Amino acid sequence: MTVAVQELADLGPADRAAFFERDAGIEAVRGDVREIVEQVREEGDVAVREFTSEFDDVELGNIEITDACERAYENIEDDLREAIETAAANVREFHEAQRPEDWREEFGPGRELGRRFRPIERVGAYVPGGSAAYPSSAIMTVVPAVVAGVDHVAVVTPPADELNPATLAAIHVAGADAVYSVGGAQAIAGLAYGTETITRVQKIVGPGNRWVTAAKAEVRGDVEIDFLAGPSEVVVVADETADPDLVAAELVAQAEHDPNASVVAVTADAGTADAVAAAVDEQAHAREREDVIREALENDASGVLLARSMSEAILFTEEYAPEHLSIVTDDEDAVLERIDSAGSVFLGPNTPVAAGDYASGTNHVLPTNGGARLTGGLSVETFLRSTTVQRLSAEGLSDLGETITTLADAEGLEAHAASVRRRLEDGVDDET
Ligand code: HSO
Ligand code: ZN
Repeated sequence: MTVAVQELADLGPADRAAFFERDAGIEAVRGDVREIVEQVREEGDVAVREFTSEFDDVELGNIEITDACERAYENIEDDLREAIETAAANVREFHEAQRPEDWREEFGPGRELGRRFRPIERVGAYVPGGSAAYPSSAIMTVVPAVVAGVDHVAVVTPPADELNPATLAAIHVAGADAVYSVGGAQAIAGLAYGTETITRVQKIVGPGNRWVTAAKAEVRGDVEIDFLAGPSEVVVVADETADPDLVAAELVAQAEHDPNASVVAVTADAGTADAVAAAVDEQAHAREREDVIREALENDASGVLLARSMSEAILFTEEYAPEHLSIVTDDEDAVLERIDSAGSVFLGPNTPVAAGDYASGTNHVLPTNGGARLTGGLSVETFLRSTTVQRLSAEGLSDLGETITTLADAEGLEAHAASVRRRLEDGVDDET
């Protein structure tokens, strides 16, 4: 297979729509997932063990494996331990910078208003395992929760005969309070409803396969979730100043995640488009995960696209609302200025998406499937709730009196109006 350049202007409505209407592909498993969730909800640990035996082919000993994480941390190679610690430190530092301060201000004479932020008490993070074991995802989900001050951070990660030591060590470094060896829909159900062993949480975050994602959709409502994250996506906006090999490397890198990943390069320069397409093909051939990469490149939402102008490329990107956006142009900030919808943005030739995937400090749990039109990725705020606070002085209340009573009367809520008039008539002590 060779990668062909497609002209944006030539795309028919169906081809265009395929780029913009990606989905997490969870519908096919929704029915099965519902049954798993129900059974775990009713039977607890027994059902967790049964599904683990059925789907993971593992007979679970202890469901809780918190101590194994510390042992793994002590036993891994020094360079791996250092890499995990460096990545976690950078993620911690960036997320600490996000922590909002409580504040209170006077908005008018005697009218003091503010916000305060408190962590959610108990959260759960899904950390993928198996063939796609991601220690980095342990850092990305647990660290922001710890920084937010969450009291109980639980991690679920799929069991295996030999658990991935790097993942366990990363969970330990990130600072999880409890770790359970459970994966799939049964893990999400365990977190959502609790079992004899698993403490019930109030919010579940993290990436997973379609079973996990479908289970998050299923329990949403009984428990908060972050969002439904699907396969990885990247759009690279490039001009003639971009090195085609580097653009191609970005596409190939995210393509290796999943046969359903979506990877796009869009440019208004025909020479760049041709060179990127050729480089993608060549690089894919050299990669270990070539088969996965090829499949991803053939997706309807993947391709090398030639626009008639930079404006057209930018409009396309905005409509795509990619999980990752890489901008490699003469003036990257000018392009960024015109884009509102992207999960995480990478500016310039020295900023590979892999930097954010692992170590620069930003979060890699990001909205896919156009979710960036509505929300951002995981952050400290994901784990906080806000409360508003106010205090009025007698003057502050008096200034508002007419407005409140008029609206209360209009709503026929006379007791509301009375609660204000009573104070105004009594003439509240004006010390405050
Ligand atoms: N690019 C992925 C995150 C990841 N990459 C983990 C490598 N490991 C999020 O879409
Ligand atoms: Zn990645």
